[in-house]
Amino acid sequence: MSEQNFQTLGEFIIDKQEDFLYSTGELSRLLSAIRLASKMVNRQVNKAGIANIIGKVGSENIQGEEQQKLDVLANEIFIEALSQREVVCGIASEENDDYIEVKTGPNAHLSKYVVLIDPLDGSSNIDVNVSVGTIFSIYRRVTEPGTPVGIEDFLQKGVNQAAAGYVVYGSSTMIVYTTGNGVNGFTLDPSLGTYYLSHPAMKFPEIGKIYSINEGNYAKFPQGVKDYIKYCQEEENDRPYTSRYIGSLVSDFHRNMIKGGIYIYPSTSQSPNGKLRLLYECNPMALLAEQAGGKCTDGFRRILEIEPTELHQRVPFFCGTTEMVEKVEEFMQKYK
Ligand code: AHM
Ligand code: MG
Repeated sequence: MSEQNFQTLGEFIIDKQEDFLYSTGELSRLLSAIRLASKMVNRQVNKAGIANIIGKVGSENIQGEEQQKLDVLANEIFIEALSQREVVCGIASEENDDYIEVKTGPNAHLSKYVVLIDPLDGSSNIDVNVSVGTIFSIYRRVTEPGTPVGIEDFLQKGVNQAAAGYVVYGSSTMIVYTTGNGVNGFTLDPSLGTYYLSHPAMKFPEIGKIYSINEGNYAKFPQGVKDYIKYCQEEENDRPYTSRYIGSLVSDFHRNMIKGGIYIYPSTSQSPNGKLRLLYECNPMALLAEQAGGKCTDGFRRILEIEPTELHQRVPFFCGTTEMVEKVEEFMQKYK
């Protein structure tokens, strides 16, 4: 079959827009802006080695981590693309201390959407040529369109997300997203610069055999997590499971959704809330996971129902094949 027979992401977005009776096309335009920005970031990621843009820029972001040059670039590209097109009224980025009110043109403040974004997740992997990703989360604002956007527009529970997704800049580049009606994946044909629907209706397999966790931190994990790791390693029935950890959330999640598995970033004795951010990383992944038949909790509570209190809040994260997440929850309960 030639590429001409496959549906492009652009066509898919328009088709889906027609499913919503009163759609104004705003969400479609917003997704198109993300699609464009992702191609621009992809170009930068691909040429990182030759363009000598790998390296640390010398500044630190709000979490006190060193930013890589590509983080800064990706952040700028997404913010520019989203604000210049007036498709959102506000943007919060993992790389910025505070949210941005979009005021680029006369229509920006009329938009009903805000975006939260991790422009380049897993950026410590860039200088060793390992996959990185972009994660995005979209909400309808709760304040009146036309008024300045407020912190309450961003501090919403994950269940309120209008859409969420990620881009994985991997051996091929893919965009995977949901608008709350299943998960679909699109692969970029780099020669044409076009995304094609390659993974319709993505679902976690019911049985998973992969566990993904940074076991180097074992000594610092809660006892429930330690017990679960031992359970994964036991020789019984279909165990031991396989351990796979890229250290790039998007890639680890993507593999586990396709093959069946669990990703865990738990609390540790030093970081009681773990490492990952509720708003930029956990909520969008949780919506995708649930839409793909998986499960996502902090070990006890559904991630999507956690009431956020601050933009850069962190939360322990257990995400993947439902049956595996429920098993680790059983272990966690024992030490509650
Ligand atoms: P980042 O947002 O600073 O890139 O950190 C998030 C990344 C995730 O992609 C990944 O799963 C995790 O951090 C890995 O952390 P660790 O190296 O502690 O295992
Ligand atoms: Mg991140």
